[in-house]
Amino acid sequence: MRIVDARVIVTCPGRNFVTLKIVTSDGVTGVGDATLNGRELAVASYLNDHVVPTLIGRDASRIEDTWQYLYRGAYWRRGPVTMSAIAAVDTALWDIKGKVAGLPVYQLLGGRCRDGVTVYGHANAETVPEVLAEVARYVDLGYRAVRVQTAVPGLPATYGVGKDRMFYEPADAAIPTEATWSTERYLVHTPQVFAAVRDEFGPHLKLLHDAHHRLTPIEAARLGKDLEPYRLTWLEDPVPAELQEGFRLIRRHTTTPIAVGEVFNTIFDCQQLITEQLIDYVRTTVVRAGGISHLRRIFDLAALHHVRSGSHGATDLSPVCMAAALHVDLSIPNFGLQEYMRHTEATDAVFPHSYHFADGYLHPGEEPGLGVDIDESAAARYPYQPASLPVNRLTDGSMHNW
Ligand code: CS2
Ligand code: MG
Repeated sequence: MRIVDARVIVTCPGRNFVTLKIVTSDGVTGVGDATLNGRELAVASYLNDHVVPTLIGRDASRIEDTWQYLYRGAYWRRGPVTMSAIAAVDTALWDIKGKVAGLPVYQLLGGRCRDGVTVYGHANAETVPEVLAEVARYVDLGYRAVRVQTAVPGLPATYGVGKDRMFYEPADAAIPTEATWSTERYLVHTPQVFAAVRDEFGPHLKLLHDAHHRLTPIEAARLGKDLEPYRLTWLEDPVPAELQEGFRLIRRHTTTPIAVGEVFNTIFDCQQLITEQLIDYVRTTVVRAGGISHLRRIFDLAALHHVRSGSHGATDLSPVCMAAALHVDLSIPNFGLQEYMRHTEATDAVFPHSYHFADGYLHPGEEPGLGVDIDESAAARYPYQPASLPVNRLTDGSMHNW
């Protein structure tokens, strides 16, 4: 079975998505997500100009060989653009292999290890009373885990507090908007939020929080200690993770579990974090970390070191990525949680899929392959819209991490 065509489809049903569709000589097709928020056209170009020409004529069944060809053949290895492009090819080839076998991809990955994939939603609001109402809404929807984010008093706007409640799109302008940040205010406010949430909802609801790369290790240690009474399932991205050994300092001071990894694109970004058990959940995803093939390598290394999965699943990862993630989540022994920020109706119409939410779990469905596709005529109705992620400055104007 040869690859005879590969199309890169850029569409914007409310936000931009990049999808690779591979077509084989037998007429079987497969899809892969290649969306990189704010850098979508870079990945589209990498695919169109440097990957697709090499795919035509290749044997579609040779997933690992194709992965190695694209990874080693790049010479300039790693990075979010290259690895998102490789991810899209890998994911599409797994989709094809499942369809050819007549099996959902999770069956090719060893079958299910659990009944369903436990997901967490995003309760976000300006004030504590409002966020308590949002947490209650997610509990009423059946969620077993909820991420909690509020505005920080005294700051004009804060990461994670969106205009909409069910989905959050931070890429809000062609030229990055500028946000203002105060770690001091944030460190005072955040423990108060979780004191109120625990008081309202009791000890068993899984609670999570995303610090979004904004602290130093000692600040993260301070926050982790202050949050210990509220027993979070995880504190996410406390610090930027280029300096992996920096997490030793956090570990020395607090037992609050740490989750990191949504920006990682290969196993090397988290190898030390995992092997030294400096984190408790690794948040790497199908679309960012080289596809299903490489993501499984990361989760296998994590399984040896008591680290569980906690894959990113924000609105800017397409339903193609979400579908693929669920097949991996269902089949690995060390699954932790799956983020599930819903997509708009317009997005769901462009990406028909078989995954569905029930009783706090997502289920990928039993369709052969990934159980998702792209409706190319619907996609064509939504042309690309330039959009960038914000930047962040401290109150004195210094550049900070968004
Ligand atoms: C966040 C994301 O969902 C998360 O954990 O970190 O919303 C992130 O800000 C976006 O995916 C960036 O595009
Ligand atoms: Mg995050």
